[in-house]
Parts: sequence; structure tokens; C-alpha cells
Amino acid sequence: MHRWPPHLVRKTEHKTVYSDNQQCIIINKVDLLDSAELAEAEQLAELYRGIGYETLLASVTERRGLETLPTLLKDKTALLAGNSGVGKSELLNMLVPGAGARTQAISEAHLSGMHTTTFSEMYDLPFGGRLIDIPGVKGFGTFNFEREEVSHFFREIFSVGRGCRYGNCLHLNEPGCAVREALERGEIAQSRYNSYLNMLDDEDEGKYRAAY
Ligand SMILES: Nc1nc2c(ncn2[C@@H]2O[C@H](COP(=O)(O)OP(=O)(O)OP(=O)(O)O)[C@@H](O)[C@H]2O)c(=O)[nH]1
Ligand SMILES: [Mg+2]
Ligand SMILES: [Zn+2]
Repeated sequence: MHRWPPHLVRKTEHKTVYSDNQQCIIINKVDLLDSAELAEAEQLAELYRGIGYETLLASVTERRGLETLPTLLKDKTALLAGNSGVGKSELLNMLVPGAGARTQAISEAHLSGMHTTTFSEMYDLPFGGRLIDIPGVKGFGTFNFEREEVSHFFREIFSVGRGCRYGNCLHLNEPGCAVREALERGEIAQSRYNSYLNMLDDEDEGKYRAAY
């Protein structure tokens, strides 16, 4: 079973921050969780809701937790993003009867070393709108941004960070850092701040622009 992939949320968050699009986070396969894991998932959902993301706990195979999706997707063009095997194509097949997108158990997919969906395809939603199924993303990918821009991918850190004394504050130990203050008051989640630090430290993947 997949562990929660906060890095993936960050990844799509990054993309949506830049495109100014709406993002809905779906935590799928809750049918596989025991009660402790479900509680953990619910906490995570609350965290992201608090930041302002529509967040659903769902089971596509059991048709649960997805009741609001048609309203969210109606007359929009949306993209299904997420790791390979999380159930994107399964969700597409649920929303678009007859789409017939291939789905595959993770174990089989991993044996072949391939993503089940190998190219992106757009489908018309029966209630209006379009949905694009894409091959699962692997790992973090290569980005092209400055260290000062990492906070742009964390909605709440970005908005609180406007109150920092220095415009180029990295929210580490700088004086007058509004982010650290908000963290101490519990207004920014420690887990989000840790993710932020991880991403800031993670320089070996060539994510940052080379200095020139
Ligand atoms: N238990 C459970 N299994 C699910 C659920 N949703 C999807 N699956 C299964 O997970 C496996 C992978 O689903 P896919 O829809 O192929 O995954 P994908 O995200 O499209 O994967 P790629 O095309 O490789 O990116 C399939 O065997 C699905 O039947 C769910 O809610 N619960
Ligand atoms: Mg797929
Ligand atoms: Zn700061």
C-alpha cells in the first residue's frame, strides 16, 4: 500500500500555484485502511482543508467519498495527477462510463516496470466538462526555481511569509520571520513546515536553477 505522498501534493501544488488553477486532493483507497490509518488520513485531509484545498477521502472501487466530484468538475477541464497506481484511470472509468481506460493492480504494473496509462488522453464528462487521464508521475521530477521560491508552493507559508521583515526571508532563523511566529502559535502545521524544509534542503535533484 502507498504511504501518503506529501511530496506529490507539493508537486501538484507547485503546478497549480503557477497556473493559478484549482486543485482538489483525493486521498483514494480508504477501503484499504485500518481505523488508525483512517484517522491519520482524516487528519491529513483536515490539514489540507484548513489550507484551503478541497480534500476528499475516497474509495473509487467502493464508490465512496466522491459525491461532490461531478459538481466540482462540471464544465471544467481537469487533469488527474498522481503517482502510478493510485487509481486515476479507475476514477476516470467511474466518471465516464464506457471510457474503458486500462487499469492495473500495482504489483502487475511494477513487474512490467511501466505505468498502466502510457499517454495522456482527454475524455468528455457526461455531465459537462472534460477530464484528462495522464500517466502517473514518478518521483519528484525536475523543477526550475530559486530557493526563495520554495515557499510559493506552500500556500499558507507563502501568504504568512508576506509579513516577514525581509523580502527574501527563507523562514529559517531570520529575525522578524512571520512564518516562524505563526509556526510557534500553531497556525502553520509543523508537518507542512517540515515539508518546506525538506524541499529547501533537497538540492541534489537539480531542482534549482544553476547559479549564473
Ligand atoms: N482497493 C482499492 N483499489 C483501487 C481503488 N481505486 C483503484 N484501485 C485499484 O488500483 C489499481 C491501479 O489503478 P489505476 O486506475 O490503473 O491507477 P493509475 O493511477 O491510473 O495508474 P497509472 O496509469 O500507472 O498512472 C487498479 O488495480 C485499481 O483497480 C480503490 O479505491 N480501492
Ligand atoms: Mg492510469
Ligand atoms: Zn520568514
